[in-house]
Amino acid sequence: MEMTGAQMVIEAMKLEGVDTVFGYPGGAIMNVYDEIYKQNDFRHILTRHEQAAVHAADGYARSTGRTGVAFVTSGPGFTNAVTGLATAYMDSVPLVVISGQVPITMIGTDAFQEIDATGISRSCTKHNYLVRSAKELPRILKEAFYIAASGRPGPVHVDIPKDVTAEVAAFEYPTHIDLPTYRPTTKGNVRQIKKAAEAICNAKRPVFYLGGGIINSGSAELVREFVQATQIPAVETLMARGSLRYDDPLLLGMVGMHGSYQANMAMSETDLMIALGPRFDDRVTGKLSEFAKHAKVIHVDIDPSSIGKLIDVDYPIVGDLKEVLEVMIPKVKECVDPDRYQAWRNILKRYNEIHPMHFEDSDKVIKPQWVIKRVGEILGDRAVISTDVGQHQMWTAQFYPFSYPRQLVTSGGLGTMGFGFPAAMGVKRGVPDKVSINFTGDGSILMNIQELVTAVESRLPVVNIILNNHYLGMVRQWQTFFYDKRYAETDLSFQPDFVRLAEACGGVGYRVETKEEFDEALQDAVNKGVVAMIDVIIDRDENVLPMVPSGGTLYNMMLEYKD
Ligand SMILES: Cc1ncc(C[n+]2csc(CCOP(=O)(O)OP(=O)(O)O)c2C)c(N)n1
Repeated sequence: MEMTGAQMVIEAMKLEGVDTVFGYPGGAIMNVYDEIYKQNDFRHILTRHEQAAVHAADGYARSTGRTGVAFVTSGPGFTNAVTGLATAYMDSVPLVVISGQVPITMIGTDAFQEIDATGISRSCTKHNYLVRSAKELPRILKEAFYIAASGRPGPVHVDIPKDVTAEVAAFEYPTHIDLPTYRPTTKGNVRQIKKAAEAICNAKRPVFYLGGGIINSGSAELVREFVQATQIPAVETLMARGSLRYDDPLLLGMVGMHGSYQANMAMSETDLMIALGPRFDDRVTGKLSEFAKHAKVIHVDIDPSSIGKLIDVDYPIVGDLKEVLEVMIPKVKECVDPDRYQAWRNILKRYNEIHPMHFEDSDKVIKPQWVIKRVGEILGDRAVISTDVGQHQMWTAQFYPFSYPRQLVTSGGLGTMGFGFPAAMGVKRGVPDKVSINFTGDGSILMNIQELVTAVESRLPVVNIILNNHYLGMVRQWQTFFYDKRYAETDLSFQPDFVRLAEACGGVGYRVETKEEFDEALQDAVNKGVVAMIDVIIDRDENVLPMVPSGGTLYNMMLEYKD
């Protein structure tokens, strides 16, 4: 069938089963928006900033496992979207982002709203395209969706010049993809898997190092079975929270800079690290030469370039985690004796008794950790939790009782302030039956505060819980610990009235200074199903602990801070 490039974009969305596009129009993408006007197959949600559109698509993708989609215009529309692309790229989130471009005939003339979009997106996408003719559009769109979601997922950017969206050509959506240079290996090498299984059965102090690949590959159930069958303790990265249930006795907690004492000590003293889909981020490893220095390493990952990238690996296994585990678990079951690791489990238990993950609660002032635990008690697995970036993000990772994969939506690799609120809108759209909570800071929330308008207009009831310390808390914490309290530009005492701000946009605001007020505000917001802003005034001086100073070693954690 003949149609315009713009119509092809709409058709492709239909054929890919897209139910939501987040976006913002402008000159170069107007042909596509004109076709959006004429269709009813998907819902378009008009954010109030392109960065938010991409974060919302990202939140949708992380919470559902489906590919998120965003449309933006050329020039500033695209540059505003870049932070969203980079955020998704660092955390391996499948997105297709389509931008308008000036007409092909004008590329290179410094035309109005021209920017070299693919030049910019090259380093922060899994793949990108500049479409040169409507003829190639069906193939490119098909490939874009395939590349985004297959192998190690990631964002794909498609830049479409305005004359291409106007051009008429035959539309035939491919059913088959032929990409000779891109064929992800999904089946692991069976001999390697067998060797790894033997190593597990022969180890004395093994530990599972659970990474974000577990969530992406949908293998949490298998991981739970693996842990249960072997009785080998496990640590989780930030991106893997929810792989195991929070109350699993074998879960040692989060590992890394703000990980638990027992998790970090387990990594330091293990003789066999079973790494399932992590990427050895520096926020996890600390000083690389000291990281898990006594351990042999098994690393399973879909991305071969991730294996051996930062540390030497003894048993590299390239493959889809799910497919690898389906082979590996029965092999381990044949030889494993869970009692073998009893002494090791006892050592770790002792570590936890000496230094459990804890905080000092207070009757005088609200502690941020209390708020997070309280939301966990009230909502538990009824909520999907998004966060912004800072102290509140780390407290959330430490104290929320996560019980299933995709329950935490957070910017790990890029650490993008401003991510939480739009991502939580995407969550609400993707999993409407859950309560969408965004734990945020008084700094972060202002980075995409305009989305209050989108959330109210589009009926996406997100409950923003501001853990308000009137500081850029995480930066201030570093100033306290490492810069002799020279508090440069981290005081946010001057701030808006968040209650009135919420109300000005049609939402509901609550200011909370006691625990009772918090309970009432949360219940009210959830019961009414409104876009809410709960401004919780917390202890200004609370620090995130334990802490491994940047570049330090996991076994040298700061466990307390004394003024
Ligand atoms: C876009 C962006 N700019 C700057 C930073 C650096 N940064 C990391 S945490 C932080 C402070 C965050 O403050 P707030 O949102 O109030 O959270 P808190 O740490 O107080 O919980 C800053 C500025 C960042 N991560 N992202």
